[in-house]
Amino acid sequence: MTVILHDLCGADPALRFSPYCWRVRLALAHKGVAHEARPWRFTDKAAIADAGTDKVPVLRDGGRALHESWRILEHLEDTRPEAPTLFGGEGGRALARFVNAWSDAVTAPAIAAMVVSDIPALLAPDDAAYFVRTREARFGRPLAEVTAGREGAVEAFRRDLHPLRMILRERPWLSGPAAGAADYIAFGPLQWARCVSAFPLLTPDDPVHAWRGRLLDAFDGLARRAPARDPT
Ligand SMILES: N[C@@H](CCC(=O)N[C@@H](CS)C(=O)NCC(=O)O)C(=O)O
Repeated sequence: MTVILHDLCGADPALRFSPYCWRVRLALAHKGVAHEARPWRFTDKAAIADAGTDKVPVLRDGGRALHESWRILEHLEDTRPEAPTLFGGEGGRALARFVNAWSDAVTAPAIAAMVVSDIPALLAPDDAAYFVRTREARFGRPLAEVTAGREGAVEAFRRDLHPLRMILRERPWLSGPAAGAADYIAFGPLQWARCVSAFPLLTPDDPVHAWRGRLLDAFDGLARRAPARDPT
């Protein structure tokens, strides 16, 4: 039975930009799971309703339909113990869970506030209208106003990445000697930003930039080959 990932796309089905779907795509590659990454749009709720969610990623695997990127990573680890480990044991799983919370609570919202206004132009018309309506309601103001101060906001964002930078000065991967779940989780929002926006979040001399580059190159350049507005 084919494994299927419902993967958020733009008007161009080749544009895949969800931070949470990128986490899963790299985890699938890490585990060597052959799959179809099926394009999905914001307004295509019917295609994933049976999974009990209105959000992607949704993974169909062996008759199950799973949602929530963290749960999908755990599922991949638990159902494929013979494949390279994503977590490196229970301690690694617990720490990766922390990285997930940090990335969702700190990094992703900061990035959203710098790139959200670049997204509607990349979406199919129905999706663009839905996205603007729901995100303006979330932010409480027009999206252009949300990102207006991004030249200043990016300085604070780079400072706030310092814990990540400190670790990456010591070792190549957050997960230890090899890339793993913590790396893919932290990478997801950065990949989202470079896919949808030409506004550069990282400077080339930053160890975080070099680490992101290693992840872009992983799995034969899976993430680097993807269409992106910021090719750096
Ligand atoms: N906590 C979820 C978040 C999933 C999520 O927010 N997905 C977005 C795409 S990046 C989505 O499908 N949004 C649908 C909508 O806004 O209607 C996860 O980690 O999987």
